Amino acid sequence: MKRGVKGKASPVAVTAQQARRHGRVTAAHGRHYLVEADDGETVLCFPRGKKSEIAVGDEVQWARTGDQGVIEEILPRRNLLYRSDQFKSKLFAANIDQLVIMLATEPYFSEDLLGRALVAAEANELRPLIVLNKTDVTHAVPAARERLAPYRALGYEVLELSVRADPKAATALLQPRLAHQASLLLGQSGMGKSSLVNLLVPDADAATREISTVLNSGKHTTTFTRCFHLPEGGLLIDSPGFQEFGLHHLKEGALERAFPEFRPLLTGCRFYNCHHLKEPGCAILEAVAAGRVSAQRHALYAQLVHESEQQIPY
Ligand SMILES: Nc1nc2c(ncn2[C@@H]2O[C@H](COP(=O)(O)OP(=O)(O)O)[C@@H](O)[C@H]2O)c(=O)[nH]1
Ligand SMILES: [Mg+2]
Ligand SMILES: [Zn+2]
Repeated sequence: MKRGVKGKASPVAVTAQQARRHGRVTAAHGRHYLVEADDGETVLCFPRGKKSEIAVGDEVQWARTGDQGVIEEILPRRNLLYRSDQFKSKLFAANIDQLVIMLATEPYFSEDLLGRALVAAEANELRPLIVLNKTDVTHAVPAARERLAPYRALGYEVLELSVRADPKAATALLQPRLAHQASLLLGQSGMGKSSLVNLLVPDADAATREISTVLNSGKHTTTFTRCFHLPEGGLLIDSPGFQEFGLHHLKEGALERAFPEFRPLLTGCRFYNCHHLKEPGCAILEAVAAGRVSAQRHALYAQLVHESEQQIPY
């Protein structure tokens, strides 16, 4: 691969090769990135070239140019979580171990988004952890529990806690599961993600203000993804809330395997290339009819297959 300083002569005439250092992307906002070098120093960086496909969690080679830096290369990723519709994709994070899906007793959480987050986790072979926050809102607990029971039955771990009313218990539940892992925190806004980050990362607020200042040059936006070090080791990545969770990039083969309850049935379909949508002799449709697979989960599968078939019109 040919690299180096191309085009206009740069006033900082170092060769990229000489100055290249290893680091990790800890925050992203537009084409602005914060890169934490191995020695702990954090530098505002820009990607070389026009394309920015860099995610928080990415390991990079970067080079200093004055007060700032240039990201020269993205090192190979273990995984990359992103959402996409038919036109564009938006990166969540790279190189993560665990997906923490934050829900709350109120406001009402979207099961569609929960289902999509679980599919994204499965497709990347990530352990999902479902957190139900705000158990202090006791009148809303039974309904939320009932909505989550089918997910527990599928084998997903659901932790119930209240960041605000019982922070000690919340910490005790989460700390051992987050320690020494890179966890991505996902959830709709209002679920308590920021509250959780502030609980687990003592200087999170100050760090966020600082990051915000550097990334936005003082503008008051906090809509960026950022990565915090947990005091006991490990990384916690907080992302802004979102309304849509498109998974257009997942094709049918990946989708059918992202539903754990489908997996043992997949060899039972009459046709080897069964789409599990309306084919005769489909083991999954039979299981839905018999109530062994949830109709709602199957509807999510059908919707995701439909979305992934949408082509960009040229
Ligand atoms: N009742 C209750 N409210 C909470 C709890 N945790 C967070 N909140 C509140 O829920 C609102 C949204 O929290 P925030 O952390 O900003 O959620 P985010 O949008 O997911 O980052 C805030 O008013 C919090 O104070 C909790 O355990 N119980
Ligand atoms: Mg927040
Ligand atoms: Zn089938």
